[in-house]
Amino acid sequence: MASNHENGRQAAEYGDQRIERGPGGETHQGASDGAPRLTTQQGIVVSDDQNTLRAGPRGPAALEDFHFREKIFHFDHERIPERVVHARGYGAHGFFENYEPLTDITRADPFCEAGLRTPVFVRFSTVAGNKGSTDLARDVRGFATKFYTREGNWDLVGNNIPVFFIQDAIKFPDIIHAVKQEPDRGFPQAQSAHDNFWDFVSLLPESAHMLMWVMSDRAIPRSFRFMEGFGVHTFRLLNAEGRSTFVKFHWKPKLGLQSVVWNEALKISGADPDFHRRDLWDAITAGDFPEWELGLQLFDDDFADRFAFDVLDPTKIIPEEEVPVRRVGRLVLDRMPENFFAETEQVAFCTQNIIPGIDFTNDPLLQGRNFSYLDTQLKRLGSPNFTHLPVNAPKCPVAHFQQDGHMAMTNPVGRVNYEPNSWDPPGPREDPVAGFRTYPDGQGDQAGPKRRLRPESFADHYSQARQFLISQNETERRHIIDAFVFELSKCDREAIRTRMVAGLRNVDEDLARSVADGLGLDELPDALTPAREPVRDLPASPALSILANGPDSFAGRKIGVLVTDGADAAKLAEIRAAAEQVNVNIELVAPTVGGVQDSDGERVPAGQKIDGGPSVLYDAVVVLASKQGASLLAALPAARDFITDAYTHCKFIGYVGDLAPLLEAAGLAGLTDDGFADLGRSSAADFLTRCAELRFWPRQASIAEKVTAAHG
Ligand code: HDE
Repeated sequence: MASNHENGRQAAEYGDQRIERGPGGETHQGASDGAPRLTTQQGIVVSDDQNTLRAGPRGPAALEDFHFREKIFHFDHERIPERVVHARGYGAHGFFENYEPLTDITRADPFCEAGLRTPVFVRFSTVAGNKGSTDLARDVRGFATKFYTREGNWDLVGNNIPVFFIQDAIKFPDIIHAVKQEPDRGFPQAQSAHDNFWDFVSLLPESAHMLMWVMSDRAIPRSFRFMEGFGVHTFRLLNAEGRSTFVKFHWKPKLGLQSVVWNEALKISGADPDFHRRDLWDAITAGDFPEWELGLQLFDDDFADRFAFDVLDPTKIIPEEEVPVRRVGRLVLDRMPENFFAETEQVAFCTQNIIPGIDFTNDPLLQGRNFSYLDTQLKRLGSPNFTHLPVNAPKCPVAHFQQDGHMAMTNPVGRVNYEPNSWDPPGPREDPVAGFRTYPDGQGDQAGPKRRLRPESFADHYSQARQFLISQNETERRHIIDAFVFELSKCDREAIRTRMVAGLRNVDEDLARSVADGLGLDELPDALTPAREPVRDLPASPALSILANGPDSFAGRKIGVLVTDGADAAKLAEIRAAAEQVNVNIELVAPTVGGVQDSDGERVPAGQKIDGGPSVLYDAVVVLASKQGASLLAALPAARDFITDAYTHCKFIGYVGDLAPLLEAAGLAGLTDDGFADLGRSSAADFLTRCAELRFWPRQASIAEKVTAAHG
C-alpha cells in the first residue's frame, strides 16, 4: 500500500476492484482505465466526490462548496408531480406498419401507403395506484400510443377495456377520488376494494357495464403483451374529399389474450410488484418483440342511427359481430427507453393531438379529455415547452411563432416572430389545403341552446352489462362473481354492499343471487329502479370472452422448473430444447440460487432461489427432482407452496420421478388430474403443446365442488 496523494489516500485491492482509501477508510474510484472524469453541471472536473469541503476534518462545512451545493440542490428537485391517474406506467419504442393504403377512408398519414412504418412510443399503465404501486392491482390498464407521423404527432390514448365508468367528463374527479386512497387515512393503495369506490359506483348506474369488465379477468392481465387495447370513444376518419366515416380503434395482441387468477394476482403483488414491467423488459431485451394488430370498426351515419345505443356514449361498445374489426396494420415494440424518467415518465400524451384525416366526435368524455391532458402536462412537466423534450418532439418539420417560457430549447430564429408580416424570409404561413381542417359537424341534435343536459339516448345502463356477462363462459362468470364478492367483502358499510347487489339485479338475477350468497346477505334486496328498462335479450358476443379467444400456442410464456441435486440431466436438456423450439422461456428454481448438481454431476445455475421464485410467476411448472430431492422438497415450505399454488391456480404441472412425497406434504395426495403430466413417460414437446391451453380449468370446478361439500 502506497500513499499517493496529498489527502493521504492509499491504493488498495478490494475484492475484484482496485480502489483508493482515504484516511477515514472511504472508497475513492479515480478517473482512469477508460472511466471519464466526473464534472459538475457546469463542466468543472470534480476532485473528491466523497467528502464535503470542511474547515478541518471534524469542522463545519464551507458554504462555498459549490459541488456539494449543486449535487444536493439537484437531488432535492428530482421528483416531478406524478400523474394524478395512470401514475404507474411502463413504456417502449417501436413502429406501426400499415398493411395497405386506406386513402378511400382517411387521408391520415400512417394509413396512406402499404408497408409505411411510423415510429411510435407506447406507455402502459394502471389507473388508481401511485407510482410505486404493484403491477397486479385489479384495475384498468392504460394503452397510450404516440404516433410520430410525417404530419405531426397523433396520440391514441386508450385503455385495455373498451368502455368507461362515466358518461360525462365532469364526473372524472369524483370517480378518481372515490377509487384512490381514502383522504383521511391515506389507504388503501391501488385497490378498488373499499367503501368509497363502491359507495360511489353503486350510486352511479352508468358504471354497471364497466364494472363487469373490471370484475372480470380483463383487469388482471398476465402482462401488457397479452392484452387488447381500445380507443374507447367513437372517432371520425376523413378522406381527402372530407368524407367522414366513424371509427372505433382496437389493438389485438398477437400472442392472444391471457390473464392471471385473482389469488395469483395477490401473491404476485408480493413476490414481484414489477411483474408486468419485468415481462416487457425481458421480452424486448431478448429480441422477442411484442406485437399487436390495429383493428378498425368502421361505420357510417346510417349505422349510428340504427344502432341500439348512442355511439357517442362511452359506456357502450359496438359488438364485433355487428361491425367487424378490420385489421389494418401492426404495432411492434422493439426498443426499451434508454432512461425511464426521460422517456416513460416525461412522455406527455394528449388526446387532442390528432392529425389531418382523423377527428373527434362529440362524445362528452372525449371533449372533456381534450381539455384535461394539456393542462395536466403543464402541471407535471412544468413548462409549456414540454414538446421540446425528445420523447414528445414531433419527427416532422415544426415551425411556429411560439417562443420563450421555461426551458425553451428551440426558439424561432431570425427577427420575425409574428404573422402576418412583410419580412423576407417571412417565416411559416398557414396552408388551407395541407392544414388540419375540422369536420363541420353539428347536424341534428348535435347543436342547440346551451344546457346541462344528459341525452336520453344515454339512459340505458344495464343492457350491455348483461350482454358482457352472458358472453363469458362458466369459468369466467365464476371469476366475476368471486371478484364482486371479494371487493364488496372489503366494504365496512353493509348498506353499500346491499345497494350494489340491488343494482346487479338489473344486470342478471343469478349474478345478484350468487354475490348476495357470497356476502352472506340474508335476503336479496329489491332491485334499484333503472332509468330505462334493460333489454334482456341482446345476443351474446363471443368476442368478449378471453377464454373463447385464447392463444393457439404457448409462445412467449414462461415455465418454472423446480430442480434439486441429482435432477435428470437428459430430461432437463429435452425440456430446454423443446421450449426453445416453440419460443417458451425456462427458469430454473432451486433450493439455492447457486443451483444444483444434475445427474451428470454438472453444476446448473438457478434463476431463482425457491423462496423468490414462487409458482405464481410462471405460466406452467415442472418438478424435476431426484429421489432424495423429492423428500427435501417435501420438507421445504416454499416448495409446498410452489406446488399447492400451481395446483390451485389450475396450471399444467409436469414432473419427472416421484412427486408423491411433495404432493402428500402439500395436502394434495390423490388429487392428481389430467393437468398433471409425467414427463418420464410423455415428451416435453407434448407437454408444451398441452400448455397452450394455459390452464386446466376443470380443476377449478372440482375444487369448487369440494368447497361446497365441506360447507355441507
Ligand atoms: Fe385519462 N387522463 N382521463 N382516460 N388517461 C390522464 O393525463 C382524463 C380516460 C388514459 O401513459 C391524465 O398525462 C379525464 C379514458 C391513459 O401517460 C389526465 C377523463 C381513457 C392515460 C387524464 C379521462 C383514458 C391517461 C393524467 C374523463 C381511455 C395515461 C396524466 C373525461 C380511453 C397516459 C396524464 C400516459 C391519463 C384525464 C378518462 C386513458 C388527468 C378528464 C376514458 C391511458 O389528463
